[in-house]
Amino acid sequence: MSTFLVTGGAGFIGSNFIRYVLESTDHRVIVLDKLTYAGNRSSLEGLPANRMTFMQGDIADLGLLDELMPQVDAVVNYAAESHNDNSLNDPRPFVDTNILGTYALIESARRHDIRFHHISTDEVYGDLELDDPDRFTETTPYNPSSPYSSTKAGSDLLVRAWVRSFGLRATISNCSNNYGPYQHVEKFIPRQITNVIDGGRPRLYGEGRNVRDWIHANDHSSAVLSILERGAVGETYLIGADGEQNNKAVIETILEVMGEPAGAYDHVVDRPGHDLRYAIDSAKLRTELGWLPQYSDFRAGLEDTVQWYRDHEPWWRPQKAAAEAKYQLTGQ
Ligand code: NAD
Ligand code: TDX
Repeated sequence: MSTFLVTGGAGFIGSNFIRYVLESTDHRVIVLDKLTYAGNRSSLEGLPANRMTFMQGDIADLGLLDELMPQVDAVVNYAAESHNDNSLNDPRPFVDTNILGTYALIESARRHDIRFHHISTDEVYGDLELDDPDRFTETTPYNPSSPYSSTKAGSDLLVRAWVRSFGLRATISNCSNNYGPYQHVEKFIPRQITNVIDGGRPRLYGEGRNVRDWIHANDHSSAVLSILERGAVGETYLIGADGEQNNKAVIETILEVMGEPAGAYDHVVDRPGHDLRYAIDSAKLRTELGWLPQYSDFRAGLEDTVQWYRDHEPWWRPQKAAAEAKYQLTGQ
């Protein structure tokens, strides 16, 4: 039995990971989360209080980290500013949390010699052409496009340097686009689902040819747990479930699942610098650690996700108006 410090545990993927760990293992969790606009304490409701402790705080607070480290066996760092569109409007919090926050975490982890796992994104590799036969692998050169992805790339490089220079016992995973319950309504899939629930229409950036490689959040969680249990220190693992779809097709599936006509969506202003395609080759994770995704049917996963948002309106309603007000400023 281990105790994990899970940073960003009140966010989308962190809260799914905590639920997954508490249900499938006997590990304990300490959550450290700043509760920014993206954090939601209620995403952790109903979890066993004797195995989970919640602490509100900033990952950049080294004094607080030095108090927490002796209480844990490993750190799993999900905390980040995570939304590309926000990073285009105001990059500063991305530098503060993604770069300086990761710096504080790895400094504290090395002082206390604590195992560290860093959660990152496939966006650090830039984008691919639609017809490129190659997908991202662990050796693809970094080439990030946005303030969000460049700060994530910076955080990955800091972790790699702390492994090499200081012997930090760290691993990194770079995952593709997640979907599932508890995702903030600013993000693509929940935004469209909740627009339709509200009697509005989905909003497609540009022509919608951009491809994302979708993975269910539970598959991301099982992969991270595999890396914590069996991953080799110093290694990077790419996480993906062969789920490539273009944005237009995703909106059309959402409309179909929700009983709306196929063309009932609007084209809106494209995202500046919009990455065209992400695609992950997760062969290393599958062959070396024996990981396999469980959610191979994207449409079935979307149906469950639509139903979750229908059933959990009190969870997302308080954020909806503010998220849409931000989009109004850019015509999106
Ligand atoms: P999210 O925005 O839903 O959650 C982020 C959480 O971090 C929130 O609870 C927020 O309150 C917390 N946080 C932010 N700044 C903090 C700080 N300074 N100190 C402590 N807590 C802070 O994000 P998400 O989509 O769950 O992403 C989690 C991680 O996974 C991020 O590192 C992201 O880069 C990575 N990732 C996300 C995806 C995806 O599809 N969403 C894919 C690959 C990787
Ligand atoms: O309303 C929308 N319409 C639209 O067409 C929104 C919000 C998005 N989009 C497009 C932009 C992207 O091509 O949909 C795609 C997905 O958009 P996001 O949900 O903003 O995700 P993305 O920018 O791909 O980044 C996500 O995956 C990688 C996460 O937000 C990151 O945290 C993660 O690293």
